[in-house]
Amino acid sequence: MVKKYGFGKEIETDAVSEKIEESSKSELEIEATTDAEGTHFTMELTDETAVYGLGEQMRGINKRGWIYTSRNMDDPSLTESRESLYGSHNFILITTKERNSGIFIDATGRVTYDIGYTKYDELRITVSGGFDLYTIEERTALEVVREFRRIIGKSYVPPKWALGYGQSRWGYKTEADVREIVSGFEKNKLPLSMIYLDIDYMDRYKDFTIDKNRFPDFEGLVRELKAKGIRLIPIIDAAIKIEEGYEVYDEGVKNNRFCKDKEGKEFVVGVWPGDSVLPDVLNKETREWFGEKYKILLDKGIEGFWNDMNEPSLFYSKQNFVKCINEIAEKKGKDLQAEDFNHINYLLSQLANNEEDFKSFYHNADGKTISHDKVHNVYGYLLTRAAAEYFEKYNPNKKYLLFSRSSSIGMHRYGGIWMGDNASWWVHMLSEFKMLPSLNMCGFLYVGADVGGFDGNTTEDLLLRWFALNIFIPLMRNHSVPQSRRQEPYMFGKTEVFRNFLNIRYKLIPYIYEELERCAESNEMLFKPLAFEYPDDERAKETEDQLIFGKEVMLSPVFEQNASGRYVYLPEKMKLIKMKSCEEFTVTELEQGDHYIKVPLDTFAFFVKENGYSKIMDYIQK
Ligand code: MIG
Repeated sequence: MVKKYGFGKEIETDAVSEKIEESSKSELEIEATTDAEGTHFTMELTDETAVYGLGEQMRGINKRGWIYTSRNMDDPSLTESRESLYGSHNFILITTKERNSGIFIDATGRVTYDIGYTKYDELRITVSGGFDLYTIEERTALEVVREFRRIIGKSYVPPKWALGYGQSRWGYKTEADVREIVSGFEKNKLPLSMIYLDIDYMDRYKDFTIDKNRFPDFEGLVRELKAKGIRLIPIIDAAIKIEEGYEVYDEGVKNNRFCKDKEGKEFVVGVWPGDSVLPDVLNKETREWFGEKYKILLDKGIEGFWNDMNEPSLFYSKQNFVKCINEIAEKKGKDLQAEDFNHINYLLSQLANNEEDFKSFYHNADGKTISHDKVHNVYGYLLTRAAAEYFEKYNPNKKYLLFSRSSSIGMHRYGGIWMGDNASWWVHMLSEFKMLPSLNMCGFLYVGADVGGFDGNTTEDLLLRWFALNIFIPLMRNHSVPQSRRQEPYMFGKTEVFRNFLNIRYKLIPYIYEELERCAESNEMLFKPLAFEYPDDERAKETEDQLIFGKEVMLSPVFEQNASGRYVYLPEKMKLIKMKSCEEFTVTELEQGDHYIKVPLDTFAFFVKENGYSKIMDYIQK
């Protein structure tokens, strides 16, 4: 059962698409108090309580024992000490033997979840600003999720081709670069469905432009690649370059489309294009205007996009940058000491994504003037929604690929997400895996992390294990930074193994897509923790490096370097399928309990439940 309680929300987020009447606060079972910090909800955690949810966050699937914050943030050090990442997903699920309860906080500002961090046996949620609170009580964890997903509306489903393999790298700059990738895949007989274009395709980082020198015949290239089954997927950043004569900027200024400072002038920020302004997507008309800009690329045959820097991520605000430079200039010619050095370092470190900046620019949220810090967490969602709503107008009969870095609940209806700037670390494979069920709970089904790791140098064994891990993950994109070692699948010795893994993926696409559509339609999770599927099994409850995919598959990837196998826990009798290729595989039946399985580097291993075996085999042997 769902109940809604009003706490004076700042704006309508449309996160919940179902109309729900407000209940009286006297019915609320959670202790609520209010002080200068905001509204607090406090609950006791017994030893057996587990807390799930929160979407894109580090650490475990069970979120107990840490403090998490909803504050969309671009910071590429994805470590255990982080409290927030790029998205804010304010849904948690609390399970005990007796009860399964969900809480959704429909807020646009900061929310903190202290889940046994300050006090081991206490959950304390603090919400700054206004919000709506939803509570959901159901018999099982899976039913709580289904009910929550029902009220937030149907999840985005991409076109089927978006389940193919995508090759990306920040550093493909020209038509020649793109052709080199295509021929690398062709020569090595590797399937390829998408090539991603990062910021260098644009004319000096101006959204919706193309650098004519680098891509003299963009439309021709798009057409030619599409004939081979390969789509070009350009990036769109949030900020718009200040440049007279640049249509998007000129129109935006003329029609008041950008965020303003307190005097009502455009608030100037710095991102890739240099001095820029931010589209005020809290405003419906601005969303319509910004969405329509995608037409420029849609008309050139583009069918998919990735939206970046939309937390929004700011290198600096003009006002702060100027202040900082002046302060540093004052030191000129003076006797400099360690404290000066530290102070300058500090000043520079405070430029990016500064909370004071977030307080000093404003939105026109459909008539209500509101400072950015109060609505920060929905900016990326609304920017992505602007695009999706335009695609619907542009061609209502077609599905487009769209995913975003920043997000909040509500955006799950409009696009997917990628998990941001991970690194070529083994532990980041595990992070991707653990975020899957948490994101699914919050409605995001089309998700995935940068395969091979974005930052740092990958190794062939890491990349192979990562390919194997992603065989069942809807978004399978290899992406990396310019200064890292190249990581296309033909850059190493074991090209044949990469080819086999990709061929297995392509065989499974119809199955994965069917499951994805089914889960979107019926509000289910594509990736489930064992705890949800086997709630009475104590071992299953604590198993976080295995997941149930759809109705019949169990995944148990290898997450460690130099391991030629791993332990798995089987909550019931299952068949182990070990595949070297679609033609060469073995099937072994294993009993409920613990097993050590050998998984050499050239092998993809997964489990199927008794009832799923023939179905899966049909797909593989088709
Ligand atoms: O400041 O466009 O997460 O995928 O390659 C970095 C360049 C901006 C961050 C994205 C990453 C992308 C990169 N972008």
